Amino acid sequence: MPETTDTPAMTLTIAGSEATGGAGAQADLKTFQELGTFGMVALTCIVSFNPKDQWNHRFVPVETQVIQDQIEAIFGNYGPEVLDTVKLGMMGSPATISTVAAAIAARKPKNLVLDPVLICKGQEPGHAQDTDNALKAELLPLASFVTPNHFETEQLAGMKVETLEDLQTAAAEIHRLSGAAVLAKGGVRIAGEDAVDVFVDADGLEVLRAPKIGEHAVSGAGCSLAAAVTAELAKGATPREAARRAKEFVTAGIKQRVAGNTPFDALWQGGLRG
Ligand code: PXL
Repeated sequence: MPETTDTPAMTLTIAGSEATGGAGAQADLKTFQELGTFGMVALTCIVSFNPKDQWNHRFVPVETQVIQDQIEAIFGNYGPEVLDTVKLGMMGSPATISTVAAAIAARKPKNLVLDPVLICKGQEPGHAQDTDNALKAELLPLASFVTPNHFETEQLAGMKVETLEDLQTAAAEIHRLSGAAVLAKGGVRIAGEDAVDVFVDADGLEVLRAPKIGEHAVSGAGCSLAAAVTAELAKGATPREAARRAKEFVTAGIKQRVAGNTPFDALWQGGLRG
């Protein structure tokens, strides 16, 4: 590889495809590019919304061998000393979680950002419970940074989250359980003027705020937030700086969201271009 001083930082997402480009690996890759990093994807599953069935998710897992092959190709090309920052998005099944956990444990990237994607419409709740347990047992212990949404925060902390105080308590609990930096996303789901997220690491807790833009969650906000954290960490930011910059990136993207026929809008990753 030619050595130049402007070689970009490398970023990998291990995530699912969401075909309409709002969420998933597409959102991650666009975010990686927008923030000046060299993005890569190992695909775990393919989600296709169904316009004939209330936009429910159709879900197809990628074979575990094929997931391993993609990760082998990527780390064969760039060793862990070059590619030291990895994001994990939607896994979708316990088998995928075990495959990815083994592949990551063998490579030990310096930064592992876990977006603990749990709910996907169209999946059986029983299946989601298995996925939740596998995430907690196998991936959470490997993570250096975790970005749960409101529901995932409740699941991981084992408590109800209704107020900002609850979100702070739950985020601190997830930090205690995992040792990872935590960015717990309240977004529009906590009452009040602001979309609030809570960051916690060993140096303490910080509430990140931005005025709410509408009252509806936007597709891709969670994926893009975690991907922006990943890109900033790859470029050398501290977890706290990465969280602050990621919040700015997502706020700008929500301001410039795009609307189609789905009942939710999609974040545009180009929001900070101005
Ligand atoms: O936003 C969570 C998410 C992550 N990954 C994939 C998705 C979704 C939601 O639609 O489809 C692939």
